[in-house]
Amino acid sequence: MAIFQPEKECMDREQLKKLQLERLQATVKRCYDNVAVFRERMNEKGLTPDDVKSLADLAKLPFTTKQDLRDYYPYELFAAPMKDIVRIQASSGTTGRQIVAGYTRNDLDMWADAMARQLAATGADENSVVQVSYGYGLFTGGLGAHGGAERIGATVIPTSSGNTERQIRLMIELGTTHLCCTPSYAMYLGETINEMGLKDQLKLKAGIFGAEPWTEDMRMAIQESLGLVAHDVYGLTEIMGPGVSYECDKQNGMHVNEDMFIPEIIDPDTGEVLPEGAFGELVFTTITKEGMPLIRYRTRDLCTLNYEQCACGRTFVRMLKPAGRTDDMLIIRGVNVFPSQIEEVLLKVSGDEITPNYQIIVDRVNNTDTLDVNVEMSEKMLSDDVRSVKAIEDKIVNQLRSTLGIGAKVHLVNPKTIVRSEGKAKRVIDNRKLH
Ligand code: DLL
Repeated sequence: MAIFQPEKECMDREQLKKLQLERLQATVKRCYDNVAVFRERMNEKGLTPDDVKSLADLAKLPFTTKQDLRDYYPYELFAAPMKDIVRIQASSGTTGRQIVAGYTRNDLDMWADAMARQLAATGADENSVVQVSYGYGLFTGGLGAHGGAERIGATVIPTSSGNTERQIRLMIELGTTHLCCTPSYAMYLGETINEMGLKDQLKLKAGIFGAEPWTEDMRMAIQESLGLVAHDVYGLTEIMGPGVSYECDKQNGMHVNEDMFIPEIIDPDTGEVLPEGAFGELVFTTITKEGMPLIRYRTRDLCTLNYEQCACGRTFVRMLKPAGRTDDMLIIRGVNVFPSQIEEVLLKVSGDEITPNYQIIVDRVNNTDTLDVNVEMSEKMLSDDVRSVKAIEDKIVNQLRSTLGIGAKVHLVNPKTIVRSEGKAKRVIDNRKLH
């Protein structure tokens, strides 16, 4: 697969570190000079930009959190004058008040490069037809993928999300080769295409799916139903949008665009930087952004960084699939439960009887928390009266009890009864907030 910017993506790591330090120093200075709250925090620690003499000095700098983006909403964290801000994007605000990000022309250019690297890593080039079925608008998915596709000179079809039958018609008539959307929507598109009996008319080669956690099982299901190679892509509004990191054809972790972002893994409780290879909270420092550069931004995503050289030739570190977010944690009857733990149990138990479509419902009845897990059975299971639904439900209940330490009710539901998503899937419904 072609590498879009080999001079950057395959850079000698010593050279890369030099570049990172220069860019870090410039970013810290930019923030210190232009963002009052950052300057105050540096002053409180007795630091000035001149104290950043090596990459190790990054660990001395103050963190930035999502709460800061809320407290200093909308523009106080911007480090460029408004006349230079050419775009605003915003996060969906599922975990609280909406936050915004501002981009200069140069920021949009860097973003297009980042997403172009992703597209090229999936084999896309100027002969490709890229359908962007991420939502366009304040959400970064649509415009982010769009910028990258234009940058590589592909033909872009900006369908945005929704209107599934029209998406499929256009995909066939216009000969889409590369599809960009959430993995949930890719599953839904795949299901619908197969129901319509149109799979053999597709020209799809690869897909770029991200914005939410998805499993290897979902990857297999999507690759099978759409007949393409499915790549993972990661990003967040605060840092840029899609393309902060991107998966190459080895499908084994996402390369962080390290000439633009410095990643760290910290202990989410103490804030201490963890050694290479440790599992913890991912933190990013942007080193090229002008509009809203962020120093040590705590993403709340939990994962591991892999510094081993990748067989694709890129030298950028790989982040492994985020295993969940610190703020996804549910407290059920006093026990901490991550939705990803429930998903892992489902994956372990699943043979060909259940599908990756599930929903977790938490409620409170008579002052006691309840946990229900609905999982769709496969068509095969539905038509197979030998295997007992009850036996599989019991198996999952037992596994959940031994993994989580609490009881749950598991319901195998009929295929296609769990609501499908055109954007990010809503896997957890916590009704306790309603009471
Ligand atoms: O989801 C940006 C994006 C758009 C990424 C399209 C990839 C593709 P936000 O809406 O701000 O931005 O949500 C960011 O989504 O902190 C993660 O928790 C989660 N997330 C994003 N990509 C992945 C992924 C966009 N590949 C939040 N795997 C992040 C797991 C992901 N989680």
